[in-house]
Amino acid sequence: MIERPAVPLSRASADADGSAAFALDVRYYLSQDPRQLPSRYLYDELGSCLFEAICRLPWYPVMRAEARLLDAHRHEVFAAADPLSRIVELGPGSGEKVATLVGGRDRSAGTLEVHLIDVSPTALTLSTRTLSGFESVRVVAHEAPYEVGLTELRDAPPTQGRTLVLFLGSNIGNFDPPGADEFLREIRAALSPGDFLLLGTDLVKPERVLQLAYDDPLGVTAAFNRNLLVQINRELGGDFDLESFAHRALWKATESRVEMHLVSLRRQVVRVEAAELELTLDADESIWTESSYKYQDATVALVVERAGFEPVVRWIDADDRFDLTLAKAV
Ligand code: AVI
Repeated sequence: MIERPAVPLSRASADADGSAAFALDVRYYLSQDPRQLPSRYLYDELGSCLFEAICRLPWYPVMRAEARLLDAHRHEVFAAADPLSRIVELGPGSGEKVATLVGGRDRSAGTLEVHLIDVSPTALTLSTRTLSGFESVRVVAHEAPYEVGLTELRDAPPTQGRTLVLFLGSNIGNFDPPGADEFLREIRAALSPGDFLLLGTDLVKPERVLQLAYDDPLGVTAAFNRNLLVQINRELGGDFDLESFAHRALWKATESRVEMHLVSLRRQVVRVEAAELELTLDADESIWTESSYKYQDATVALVVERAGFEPVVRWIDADDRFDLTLAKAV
């Protein structure tokens, strides 16, 4: 997805910066061909709860596969990245993943700083609480976009020991390939040679497995997707009729991605007041809301190398096809 250029709204219809940016994005992306909405807006408070629920669904294996790998190999991560004085997690969620990792640390090791970077205060409170029981762990929360948090860390390197950045949960899959390269380079730029990256990436698997993972029989993923429209109605005065949009998940083999769409079930006119937008959607016209890229075994190493890292160890969950790669900044 390309970035929206900075276009001011003619009317100051949304006062807070956040909702003004939301209004601009909604107007810009819904006017594109094909119509789109940026996937970062899936995670309002309700959306984050729905995503937590998705992670517990039997059909969505990403989090469970990654948790198994972290649990099985956490001692090896500390051994390979020794001496580690700082762990940074981008998007810590509930903090369970970093807690699993930290639980594998040798108790006699010195103080460990854990930096959590997220725009969501709820995620930061939750993950800080999850880590509160660990001795000799100092938690620092950065309520900021990843890029800003990474710059703060680059400007305050540790006086001794290595830094390990965690980018887990296959969040890399929500970037298109050029965006993934660029973001990994930004991580690399915040680090020094000899620091580490632990990257969790979902791999290509059979289409029926992917289809169920992104269109589950309980309809939780459909609710997660439709909640975007709920948010637009609530925050921007939209009049989307939820019943008139179907959730659709499509596997695009050539692009190696699962796409989520909201498909208009009839010809309809939708207005979004704060975005100064009126659109006519044809029957079967879709709004593209997310891409989830799935990697081949070989491409994970290439992507990491292109960003200035050298893969040190890779662990692959054979059942659910998930890759955890530890890479060293060169
Ligand atoms: C957060 N991200 C890695 C999830 C994914 O698999 O792309 C978001 C998600 N979308 C639908 N289900 C889960």
